Amino acid sequence: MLVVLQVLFTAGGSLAVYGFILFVRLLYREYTSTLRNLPGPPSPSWFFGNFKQIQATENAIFYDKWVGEYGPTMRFKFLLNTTRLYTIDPKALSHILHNTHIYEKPELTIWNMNRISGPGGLFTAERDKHKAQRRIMNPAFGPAQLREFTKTFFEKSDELRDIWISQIEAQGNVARIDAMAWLSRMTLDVIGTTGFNYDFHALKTDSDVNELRQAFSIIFNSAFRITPWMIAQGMIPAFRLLPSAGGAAVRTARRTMDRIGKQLLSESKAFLKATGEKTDTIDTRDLLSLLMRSNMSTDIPENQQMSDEEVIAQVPTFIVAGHESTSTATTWALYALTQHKAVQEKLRQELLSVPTEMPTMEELNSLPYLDLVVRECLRFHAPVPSTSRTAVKDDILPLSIPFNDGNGKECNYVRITKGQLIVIPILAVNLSKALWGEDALEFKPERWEKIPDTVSSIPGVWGSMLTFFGGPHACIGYRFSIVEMKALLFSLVRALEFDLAVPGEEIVARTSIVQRPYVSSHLEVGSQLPLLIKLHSKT
Ligand code: HEM
Ligand SMILES: *[C@@H]1O[C@H](CO)[C@@H](O)[C@H](O)[C@H]1NC(C)=O
Ligand SMILES: *[C@@H]1O[C@H](CO)[C@@H](O)[C@H](O)[C@H]1NC(C)=O
Ligand SMILES: CC(=O)N[C@H]1CO[C@H](CO)[C@@H](O)[C@@H]1O
Repeated sequence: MLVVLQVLFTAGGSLAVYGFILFVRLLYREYTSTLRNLPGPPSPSWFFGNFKQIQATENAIFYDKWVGEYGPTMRFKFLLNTTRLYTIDPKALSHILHNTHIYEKPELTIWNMNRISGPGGLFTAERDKHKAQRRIMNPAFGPAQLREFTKTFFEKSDELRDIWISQIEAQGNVARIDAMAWLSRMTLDVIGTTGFNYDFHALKTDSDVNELRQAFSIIFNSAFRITPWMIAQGMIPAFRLLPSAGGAAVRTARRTMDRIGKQLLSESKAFLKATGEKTDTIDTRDLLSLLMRSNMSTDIPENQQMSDEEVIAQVPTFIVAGHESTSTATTWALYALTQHKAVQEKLRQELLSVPTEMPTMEELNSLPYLDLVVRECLRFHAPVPSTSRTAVKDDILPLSIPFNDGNGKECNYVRITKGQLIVIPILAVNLSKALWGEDALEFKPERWEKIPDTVSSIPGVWGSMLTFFGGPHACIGYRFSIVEMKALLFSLVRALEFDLAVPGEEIVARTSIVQRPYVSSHLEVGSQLPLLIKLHSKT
């Protein structure tokens, strides 16, 4: 008994000492912070900083107000009076995105994602490991493979279209559907089939919810609810030993995913063995097999080859990164088409002019108006509205627009100290008036026919925007989701007409990693996009 008490006492004692040291370090950091001279909003509370204001506002709106007041580079306060740097300055962003050895994903992000995928997934890999994995995995996401996947995109898009048509027939001339839920099922089926030859049967309403899908919804509902406790666990490793909300459910879900991951890996190995002789043909069964084949290529040095554990970790990685992001992107695209009926009609005319029901990837990509609409949707409704980075070394961050240090001195750089957290406001950059012009906040596909020179300085991997990020950590699946979105819009908009089922101003966005639509009078229902759909009369 005494021993137990003693152990508890010393454990509690060391934890308290440890906590105290961290706290003093935190205070010291803040009082010596090199960001003190940056402009920024006042902090209403020592404990919460500006955190509550940020949580209470939808999206990036509050940031934009601040940018108006304090300029493109500023600081604000987070929990426990810690300072965060915020910048939409293109030169600074480019520096951060390309110097991946200085600016890494924050510990909280890595810890949370590893809880889901197990260590070794591409999303949490850094430095040499990341470089090696990208080298092996990039070919799996290349155009040749994507061309093959396009058939699956169309099969699933058509399946969804036919379900909606049958609902129209069942409900009379017009059906009310929740586009968000259906598109989420569709993109899950797509990533299952194309990712690892696994059928979630998510579009099959009559079958039971499959166990991997169930495991995933648990993860999504508990692991991605960012709470102050979780932030504390991310900042202070010792706290992770204590229980967290939903921790048990997440662990159970992880075990299910692990078991299925192992099974998918061995199926993939068997498939590669069976097709091993004909290595000259590109066999695009699925992403997992593709990257395993690429891993076996003789020009990959031995120390860079992927282990079983790493390959298994890509299964949840692809689901997390590729499923909700693409479904929300397409959901917002349908929303935009209901708000801009002329765009919807013009797009439909272009799609109807295509003589086939199932175009190739090249035919799909050569439709000019479809391309403009997809670009504008991804700019205007970037599914991932922001991300962040931590400096792992001291650095000088160059600025294209200087700030005033409060003593009348203009400064064209920010001194960054190790440990500094930086917010990368993807959506705000996409929507900046300084970069896009006065009509930045209007939805206008035609802007892409001639975009201003200023946006060429945005360091994004695709289309002069940060929607898919940029630099070595840019989204590996961006071509994949663009073709998937195009296939979906092709099938759906050709056959159906879309209207919003509620007044336009009732649709609001709420973010937990991805931003989803909600109906403001029914927030408790969760994310949804209620649409009225009817068959397009071809007269
Ligand atoms: C519209 C759809 C999508 C959007 C908006 C999107 C956006 C992003 C963004 C912003 C990042 C960078 C996050 C950061 O580093 O903080 C990212 C990374 C990533 N995305 Fe996507 N993504 C989409 C679709 C996909 C798909 C379909 C896949 C895979 C099948 C995918 C796989 C990944 C992976 C693995 C990473 C990590 C890359 C690395 O760190 O090297 N994404 N994505
Ligand atoms: C918060 O930190 C700043 C330095 O970044 C310091 O000047 C300020 O006094 C601190 N606020 C409180 C309430 O301690
Ligand atoms: C990657 O390739 C190496 C060499 O061929 C092999 O030993 C290793 O098992 C492969 N990894 C996977 C997950 O198949
Ligand atoms: C649709 C949307 O989210 N719009 C917001 C984007 O961000 C700007 C600030 O950059 C806001 O003012 C918009 O309301």
